[in-house]
Amino acid sequence: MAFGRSSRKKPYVEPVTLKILVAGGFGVGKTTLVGAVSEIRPLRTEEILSEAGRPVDDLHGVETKTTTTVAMDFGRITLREDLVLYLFGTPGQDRFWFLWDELAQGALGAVVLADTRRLEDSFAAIDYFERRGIPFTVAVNCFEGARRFPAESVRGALDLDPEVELLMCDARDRESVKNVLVAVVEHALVLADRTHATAAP
Ligand SMILES: Nc1nc2c(ncn2[C@@H]2O[C@H](COP(=O)(O)OP(=O)(O)O)[C@@H](O)[C@H]2O)c(=O)[nH]1
Ligand SMILES: [Mg+2]
Repeated sequence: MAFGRSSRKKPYVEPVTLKILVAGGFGVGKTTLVGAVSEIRPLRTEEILSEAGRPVDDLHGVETKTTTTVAMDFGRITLREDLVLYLFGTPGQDRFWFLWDELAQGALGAVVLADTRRLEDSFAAIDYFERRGIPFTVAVNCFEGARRFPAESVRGALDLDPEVELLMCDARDRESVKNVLVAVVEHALVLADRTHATAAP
C-alpha cells in the first residue's frame, strides 16, 4: 500500500525539546506565566506564606500574594508540532539560590520577568545569566496600576546589553507569553549559531 492513504500521513517526528528558565523577583509573575501556557497541569510546590515566613518574604508591592513557590514551577508548551518547550520557574527568593545551578543545567535560554515597580528585584537574575553566558530575554510584566515606562528607559535602568531583547507582556495571557517564549528561543538560537560559526575551523 505504498500509494495508499496511510502513506500520505506525515511521518511522526520526535519533537525537539528545549529547556527554558523563567526567572525574576518574588511576586513578579513566574508561576502565573508558566500556568498561563502550560499544557500539563503546572507542577508547583507552593506553601501558604506563614506568619513565620513573613519577616523573610518581602511582600511590599505584592498586594494579593498569599502563596509562595518554594521549589519551582514546571510546565510544557508545544510551540510547533516538532518543538516542545519545558519551562522551569526559578525560585524567587534569595534563600533558594542553591537550586539555580541545578536548574540551569542544559537550559537553552531564559526569560527574566520584571515589574517596573520593583526593577531591582530582577538584577540578580540578569547578573546570573550574564555571568554564565545563558541567553535571556527580559519581559516586563505589565501589571495594571503600574506606571508604564518606555522600553528604552527600562533597558537603561536594567543596564541591558544592546543585543538583549526587552518585551512587554501580560503573564496571565497565553498569546502574550507565547510571544515572549518565541523571542527567547529565537534569540538563543541566533546566539548558538554565532557560537558555532566562530567555533568552526
Ligand atoms: N494584575 C496582574 N496580576 C498578576 C500578573 N501576573 C501575576 N499577577 C498576580 O501577582 C501575584 C504574584 O504572581 P506569581 O505568579 O505568584 O509570582 P511569582 O512569585 O513570580 O511566581 C499573583 O497574585 C498573581 O495572580 C499580571 O500580569 N497582572
Ligand atoms: Mg511563584
